[in-house]
Parts: sequence; C-alpha cells; structure tokens
Amino acid sequence: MSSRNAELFARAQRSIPGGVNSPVRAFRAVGGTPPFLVRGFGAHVWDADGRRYIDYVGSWGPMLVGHTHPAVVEAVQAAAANALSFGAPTEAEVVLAETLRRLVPSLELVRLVSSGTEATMTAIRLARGATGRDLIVKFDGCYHGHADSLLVKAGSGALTFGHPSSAGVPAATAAATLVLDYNDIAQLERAFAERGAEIACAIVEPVAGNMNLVLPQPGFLARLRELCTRYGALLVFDEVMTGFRVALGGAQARYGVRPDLTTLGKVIGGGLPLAAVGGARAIMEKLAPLGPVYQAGTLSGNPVAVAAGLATLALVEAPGFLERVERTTRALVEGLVAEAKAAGVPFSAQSAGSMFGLYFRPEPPRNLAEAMQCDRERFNRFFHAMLERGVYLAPSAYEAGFVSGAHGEAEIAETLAAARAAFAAL
Ligand code: HOZ
Repeated sequence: MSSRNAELFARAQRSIPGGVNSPVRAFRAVGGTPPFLVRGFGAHVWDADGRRYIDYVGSWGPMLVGHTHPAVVEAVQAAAANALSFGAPTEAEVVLAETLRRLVPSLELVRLVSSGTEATMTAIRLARGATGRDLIVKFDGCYHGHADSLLVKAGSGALTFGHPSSAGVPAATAAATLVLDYNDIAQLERAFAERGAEIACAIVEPVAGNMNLVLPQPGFLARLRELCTRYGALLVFDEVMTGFRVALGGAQARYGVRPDLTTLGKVIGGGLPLAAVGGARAIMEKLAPLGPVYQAGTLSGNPVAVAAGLATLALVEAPGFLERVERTTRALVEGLVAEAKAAGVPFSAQSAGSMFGLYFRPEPPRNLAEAMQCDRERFNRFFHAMLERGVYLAPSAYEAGFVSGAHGEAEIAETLAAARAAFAAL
C-alpha cells in the first residue's frame, strides 16, 4: 500500500541529511519510517497518511498546554499581525523577563535567546568568564544541546546513535570537560577535592531527561550545590526540559536547591524558538553590554515567540493546571506498570511532574550505566506496537516522554488499552 509518509521520507533523504532536521526524528534507533506530521490539536497529532496519534512527544517538551491551544494561537496571530521581527527592544520581552523572574526567583536577571543550545552555551561562557577558570563538570548521559564543550558523553540523539562524544569537537575542548556519573556523590566529592580550584561550573539536568528519565537521588543536587559553593564554582541547572514541567518554579523549586545560573527553553516559547539564560545579578552583569562576556542574537526576544511563551505561561500558572497534568502523568505511569505486570513483562516507569520515563528493566535507572541496561529490543517492539495502535512515543529508549494539559482520562484509557495489546504481543 502506498504511503505518503514513506514517499515524503524518501524525498526528504535526497535533500536533508538522514531526511530530518534533528537526528532522533529519523527513527534509526527504532527502525521504520517516521510519520510526517501535518496537524496537531490538543493531545493529538495527525500524519500525512491521515492517521491520528495520541502524542507523548509534545515537540520534545514545549507543548505543555497541548497543540494549537486557542489562546496561544490567538496571541501568536496578534503578534504576527504587528511584526515578525524587529531586532530591537519590545515591551513584551520585558514582560516575559519579569514573568520568568517571578516564577523562578533565582533569575535575578534573564537574557532571552532562541534555543536551548544557545542558552547552555552562553551559561558555560559566562561561568568561565565570571570565574576565570576553564574546566567544566557535566554528567554522563546528560544532554545540554550541541555546543562543543557539552557534546562530551552526551545523551539524547548523541547517545541514541552511539556517538555520545561527537566528532569535530577539538580535543582541547573535550579535555576541559570533566564527566562524572549522575547521582554518584562519592565520585563528585573526589573530583572537587582533586580539581575544585580549576572548575568554572558544574552543569546538570536536575531531572535528567536525555538518557530516558533519571531522577536525582536524595542529597545529590544539594551536595553538588555545597561543593560548588565551597570551591568557588558556579552551579548551572539546565532546566530547558524541566522548567515549568517538574514544578512551576522548575526542578530548583521541587528539590529546594538554588543554582547560580539556569537555562530555560521549550515551554517558555510555547512551541516557537525561544530560550533563556538567567541567574544571580552579579554573574549576569558580566554579559555584554554590561560586562566582558559576549553574547548576541538577531532573533533573540522575537516578538512572535515571546507572545507564544507569555500565552503559554499564563495557562500553565493558572491554579491547579500543573497539579492536574501531574496527576494525569502519574495515572499513565501507574497504568503502564500494571499492564506490564499483568503481561509478565519486566518493566518499570516513573514520572516527575509531567515528564515520564519507561524502562524495560525491573527498576528505574539511577545513572546512564543503568539506563543502558534497559532492553532496547523490547522497547523498539513496544514502540512500534504502540505506534500501530495510535500512540506516538519518543522514537528512542533514551528520551523522556511528555504529557500535556490536553491529555485526559480518555487519552490515558486509550493509551493503556493499546499498551495492554502491545505488552501481550512482545
Ligand atoms: N534532542 C532533543 C530531544 N531531547 C530534540 C530532538 C528533536 O527535536 O528531534
């Protein structure tokens, strides 16, 4: 049977590397043809063959209020009618900065950029510029975008395709990145004892979402904070994924740890390209034009993206919204665990706010080594069995899943019915 998805994928590969503009989308980890999406509404997306899916990718995180929410679309249309871009200051970007500062109190100053990669890249340069040190600490399997110094033992697509340390990163840059195991407090203490005076910053996903979902173990983030403070290093929380998903104030609010710098993205653009870096005033004042650390962007603070972000955040901060999405996510996770158990499949699952992880192993992983122990072949079969039944999960065993405010009891019931059949067929 001819498929428009297949036709488009073949055509795409003639013009675009791998047929996609971001590697995980190519389905190489799970095999098969990616659906080419044409429309999204609420909890659903539709592909070029007219098939409808319950969407748990949510554009990899941004779509917290669901696809094409009328309030967001209206705000975008109104902004676009005025201007698509000025490259000059606007009142709306001030309102967004004020909103972010109110919701995430560690952001004493905040700079808007266009992607999470730009935000983390800027945070690293700022940390180096502010401390006068070069060494950065990151954690194995955490992904912070594709800036050179962060593509060392990274997660997400870099991990999925077996190149966690990318070709093209100069050896000297990689050598200035010290990679430690997530959740290993003893190793962290040794590393700071040995090299603490050289460390500009430690950057961490406070809930890791790019090696599947891995939760911080009790005390891990707090100890990291203490060590950074003791050795004069900055603590950077990469909340591009966790911001407004794990809690309204981000993972830093949920776990009670205040970083020096925070990166945000995804939800703050409501589906349009927008991200931010912010933090302590004394550090942020090192950024140009106030200080010597340079950073700039033609589309930074783009008025259409800012309008989408403001409309999205207004919905997200409505009383009860996040609690409801969190309950829905828990119902999904608990239901999947129950279905796997009934089918006798070794499986576990957990959530943090509206993010979730699915693991084909009996216990949730605590680090990359444990995440790698998940049965990938089983995941791949489960993924396709779910896709065939109209449930669109991330096409990789190393990505977190996302639930939106548009997912409700009906979507969860439909997902669990699909999972029952999928687990039975494994
Ligand atoms: N690497 C991101 C997910 N963790 C984005 C993937 C994409 O956009 O394809």
